[in-house]
Amino acid sequence: MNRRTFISTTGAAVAGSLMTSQMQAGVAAITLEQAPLAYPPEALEPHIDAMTMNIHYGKHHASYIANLSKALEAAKIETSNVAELITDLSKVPADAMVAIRNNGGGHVNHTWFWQWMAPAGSGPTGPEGKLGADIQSTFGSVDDFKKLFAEAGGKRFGSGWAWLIVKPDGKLAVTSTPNQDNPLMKGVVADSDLGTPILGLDVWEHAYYLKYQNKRPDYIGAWWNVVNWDAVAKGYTAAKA
Ligand code: MN3
Repeated sequence: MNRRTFISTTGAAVAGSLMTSQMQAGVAAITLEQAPLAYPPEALEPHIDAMTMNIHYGKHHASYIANLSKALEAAKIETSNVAELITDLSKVPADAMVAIRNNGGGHVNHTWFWQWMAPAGSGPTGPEGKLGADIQSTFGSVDDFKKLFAEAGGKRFGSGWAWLIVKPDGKLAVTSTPNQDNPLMKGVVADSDLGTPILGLDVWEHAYYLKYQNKRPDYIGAWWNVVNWDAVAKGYTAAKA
């Protein structure tokens, strides 16, 4: 599947997803299948190395799906949309909650993460159009946004994610969550940090350690080269619709 096909498929999924709340606006359904990468694992070199991609996609992400499937089976939960399931974990049985939170978040976050990256030079090098204008008016400039986002990822102690979200009032915000939590998770994430993620960065060591070791800021700096701004813009449009 080439990148164009991949993005239009994602768009169709957005249109066909079940919108259950304002929070879910623009969030495509995510099943228990692992979607194929839209690019070869070496395509993000030198910024993200092929071995990291192979282990991250093939082992870490795959494990979240396997463990989520087990947890759902044990709890007798059937879902065709994990992204929706994790928005309200108060609805899942208490003894399954931790496993579904961690592995459901892990599956959803990584499904998005692969889509938010693309080979360097294959698309816009920064936010354009309405997204670019709104990032500038919200954060002062694109560089100010990047600085804030990099700080959110850099300061996250231990493992977690940095996010660019569209809040329920339509405004852009930068936030961060620990572990595999994400901004869709009501009751888990502070209400002020809830929103629709349109860009996120994995700052778990498994995302960068082979190439960058302890130098997380270097990983974050290099990662901007492989951000798929077309996909971010599409997500922004969907979240605002
Ligand atoms: Mn990861």
